[in-house]
Amino acid sequence: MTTTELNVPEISCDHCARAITQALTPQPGIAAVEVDVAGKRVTVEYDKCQLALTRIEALLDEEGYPVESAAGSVA
Ligand SMILES: [Cu+2]
Repeated sequence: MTTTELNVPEISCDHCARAITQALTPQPGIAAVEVDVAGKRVTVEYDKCQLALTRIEALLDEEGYPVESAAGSVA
């Protein structure tokens, strides 16, 4: 599993957190999604054999939450 922290400046409230969680959680390869509203960060635990980070970023973008940067990738 890979854990990556994404900076998502558009996150502003619990509604955003719910929308992001609901968009990502059903995707195959996603193990866990955590949204930090105050920090405007999304922490995603995923299987990079099943899902590319670019795909996760694309899904967030489609929801209206473009990713500014990604960091903290741990295998
Ligand atoms: Cu919101």
